[in-house]
Amino acid sequence: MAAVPPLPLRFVMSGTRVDDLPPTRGEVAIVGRSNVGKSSLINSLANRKNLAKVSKTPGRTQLLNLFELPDGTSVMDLPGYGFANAPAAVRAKWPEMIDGYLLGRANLHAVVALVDAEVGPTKNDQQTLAWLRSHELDVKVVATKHDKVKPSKRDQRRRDLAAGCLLDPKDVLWVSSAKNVNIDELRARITEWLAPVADWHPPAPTRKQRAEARAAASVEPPEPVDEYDDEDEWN
Ligand SMILES: Nc1nc2c(ncn2[C@@H]2O[C@H](COP(=O)(O)OP(=O)(O)OP(=O)(O)O)[C@@H](O)[C@H]2O)c(=O)[nH]1
Ligand SMILES: [Mg+2]
Repeated sequence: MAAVPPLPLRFVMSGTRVDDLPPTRGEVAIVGRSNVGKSSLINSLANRKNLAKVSKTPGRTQLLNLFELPDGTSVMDLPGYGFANAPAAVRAKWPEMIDGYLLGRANLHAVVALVDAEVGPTKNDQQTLAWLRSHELDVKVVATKHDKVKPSKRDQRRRDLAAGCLLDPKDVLWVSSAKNVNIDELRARITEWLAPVADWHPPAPTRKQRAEARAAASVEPPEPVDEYDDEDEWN
């Protein structure tokens, strides 16, 4: 596709709780296993080297990192799940932080779930996809590190990876931050997922609130009380 200009992302802040984050007009979050390439992808989208912190050591990103675009929409870089080299005390807080964010963030338009093109999806990836889908999140699967898969193996990998994610191969975008593959396409798609922003309304109930409402609604209703036991009255 034609070149798409870099997304002019600006780092806003790092937080540990969704409530610490300022509201934005619409957000796309990047999730995935530690080391899958989330922060690298944010740098590629922005065409910046060190906007998000990248490292060979899994567990580099340890907080909710918010990046904003000039129109008030935003992209979230999350810590990775799975193996992480972060201190146990930090790691222990991650599920709460990430789940709390994903369920509690207002205006979360889409979740970009990254899967390693060479090895994915792992069991952990599959569990995450199932969890995200069960919470009605709009999940977009993107395969990273396309450059690491030998050209002769790509077709088969494409099919296997998509099947493992319960998707058709055409529904998985393959990218490489290292070799700038499909980064233009992802920029265009993210811009699309962040729209529309013009008719912004106050935050709707969060997924967590909706899940609680569903749980409350699924409680067995009490047996109806038959107040009219004398049928004759109705004849
Ligand atoms: N070959 C190749 N390596 C990549 C690519 N994208 C990222 N990497 C490498 O993968 C490693 C992890 O990248 P990060 O972007 O820090 O991964 P992350 O998902 O943010 O990791 P955490 O912050 O630990 O969750 C780094 O060594 C990157 O250089 C890619 O497209 N191709
Ligand atoms: Mg990272």
